[in-house]
Amino acid sequence: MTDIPLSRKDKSGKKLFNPQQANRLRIGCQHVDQLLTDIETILNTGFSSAAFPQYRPDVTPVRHQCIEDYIVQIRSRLIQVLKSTNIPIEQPKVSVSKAVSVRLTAISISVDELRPSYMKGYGSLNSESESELNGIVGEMQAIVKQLHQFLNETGGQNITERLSRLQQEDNNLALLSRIEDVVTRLGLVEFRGIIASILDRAEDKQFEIAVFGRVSSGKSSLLNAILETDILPVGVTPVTALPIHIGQGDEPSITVSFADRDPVKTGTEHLHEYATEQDNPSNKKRVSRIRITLPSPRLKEGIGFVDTPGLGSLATSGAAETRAYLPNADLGIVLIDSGSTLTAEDLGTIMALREAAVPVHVLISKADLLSAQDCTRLTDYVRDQIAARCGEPYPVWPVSVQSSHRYLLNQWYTDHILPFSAMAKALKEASVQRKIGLLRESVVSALQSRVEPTAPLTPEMKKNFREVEAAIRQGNGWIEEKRLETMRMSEIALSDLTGLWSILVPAIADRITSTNGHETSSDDLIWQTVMHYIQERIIPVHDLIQSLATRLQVITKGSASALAIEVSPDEQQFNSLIRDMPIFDPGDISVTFSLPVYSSLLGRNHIEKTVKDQLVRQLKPFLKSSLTDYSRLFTRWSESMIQTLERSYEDTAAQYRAQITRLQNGIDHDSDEIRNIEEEIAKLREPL
Ligand SMILES: Nc1nc2c(ncn2[C@@H]2O[C@H](COP(=O)(O)OP(=O)(O)O)[C@@H](O)[C@H]2O)c(=O)[nH]1
Ligand SMILES: [Mg+2]
Repeated sequence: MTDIPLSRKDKSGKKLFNPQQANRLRIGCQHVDQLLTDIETILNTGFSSAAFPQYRPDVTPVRHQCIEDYIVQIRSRLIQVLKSTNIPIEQPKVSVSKAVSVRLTAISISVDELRPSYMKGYGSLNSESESELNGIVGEMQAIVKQLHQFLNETGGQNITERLSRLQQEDNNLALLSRIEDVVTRLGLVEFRGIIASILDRAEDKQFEIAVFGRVSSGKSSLLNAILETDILPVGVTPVTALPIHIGQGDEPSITVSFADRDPVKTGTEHLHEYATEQDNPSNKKRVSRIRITLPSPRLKEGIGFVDTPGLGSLATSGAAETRAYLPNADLGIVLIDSGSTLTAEDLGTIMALREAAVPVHVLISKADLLSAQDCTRLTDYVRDQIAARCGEPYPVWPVSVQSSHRYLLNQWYTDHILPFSAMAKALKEASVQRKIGLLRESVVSALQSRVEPTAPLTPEMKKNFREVEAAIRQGNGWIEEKRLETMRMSEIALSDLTGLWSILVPAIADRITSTNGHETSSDDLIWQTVMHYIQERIIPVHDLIQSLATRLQVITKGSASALAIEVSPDEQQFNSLIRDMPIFDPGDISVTFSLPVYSSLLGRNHIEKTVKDQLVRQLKPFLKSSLTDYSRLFTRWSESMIQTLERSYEDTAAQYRAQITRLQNGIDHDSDEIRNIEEEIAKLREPL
């Protein structure tokens, strides 16, 4: 192409355009370019998958091509203009993914505005139409969210990267990698959710051992000895609320998370600043989590540890956090100081671990302080006591961190921890493998339905598909509804105590009058009533979540059979995801009532009023604070349960929706494509 005869200087050497003019020229060209892009979009309307096409296609392919050629020419002139006048073309500052992400957010807002609460402005809705709207919103939001996540994974690299990292560690994931490859190349995006879930499980390979025991029983010393380090501060009072997690890392470091600001990663020498009562009294620094990484051979074996602050005083939030953590442990160690006896607290910890289905080892610390004979005697005694009081035998071993007795610790570790953790890891791996196997079947059957010739759809089949789609959407609607409902319920359940006073006051008044005013303490009665009151309010939330799980199960099962999907969902797919609720324990309640001797003369009303005043004054501040802690835990629990159910449901629903689309669209491949897909199926089926 010939250059347009514009040069940047005129004959006298002056610039042809002043800066404003140059700018105007650039903006003009930019606008033309933008309009050309619009033309391209309009031209492509025939190929676009838009749900609401704006234009009716009337341009033949040949004319289409000619128009495109002209566009190319116009564009090259534009570039020429800018070049020859030396007007710089600015590099775009906004990345494509950022721009897409902004539009996704806009989509998400628009979808949200379809919720019943907004729609009610256009007229009232019955519950069925509310449900339908919630379903529409939930379904759309779920997909938009997935795309958003996908974008944030830097172009989908994340899954592939995670896979290859894991694969370096063990080669059992070769099949998953093969599946991921097929899914990406053939655009089976509906399987990405499941692959990510399997990866989550595969990455969670660590066998986690939590150490419990009273302050000074030797927990930190024990962990230091096992890990051959001195990082954990010894002989200090730990901050009650904080379990410290220890895992494998390339260099020693600690990551401290806070309730109110971004996490801090720093050297292990700063640990005491966050983890000890002395430097962080009552957790004033609002630390929410501490994670230590160390390059230790023990940790490399895939075993992680948690130094817990103990279940000590049950009313503190620290105990609540520890209790909430309990079910995550793979093994609990309860450490008992050889210099003291078995306490109710130790037994309580053992029972709590048992409730959470966590295996327990009881260790007696500081065995070096006892003679061999005393050591055996104490070990037997503790073993018998625990068996008698918990109704079940637990293994008990003496240990010590002193070099003279280190063999005890080493022996216990090699004989009982290593084989046990190896077995647990094997079980976890087997479950991951099972999931991968199921995924392969699902992907193969999705691919098969792409190539297998299908009979033309009968009106009945079409109706059937519409029903399945509606049912799946209803599942999304329920999730949305239950999410709101559980949030509302948990809030109300734990914030309003008026009901509690109205149960407690007459009961206490009864007791006082029946003992003629002699009975001044009703702590046990209060404790039981409070527990009952809270249970009554949180159990419905649990039931609601459970019923949601059951309903989702019914939908997925029904849809699988309606779509003739052979890989049927696990019977317990959803219900098995529901974890136990965190336990509420108000701790020691102590309220004293003082009524004047003559109060019986003043009648029942007066007694009740006095009791209520004294009860509320003494109990309310205390209950409020332990309930605030608990309600935070409980809300987190219910939110995470709904989220877990939602994720698992979406993983399955996405496949079913895709299957419907495939069946509806029929097959539209040329023979090359079909051969290609058949090859992929064969590859997936090949033994590794
Ligand atoms: N003799 C002896 N002392 C120990 C042993 N383990 C811990 N100690 C001491 O017990 C005290 C409390 O230990 P620490 O690990 O801080 O207990 P934690 O509060 O449970 O973490 C420290 O003074 C330790 O030196 C042991 O095996 N033998
Ligand atoms: Mg300690």
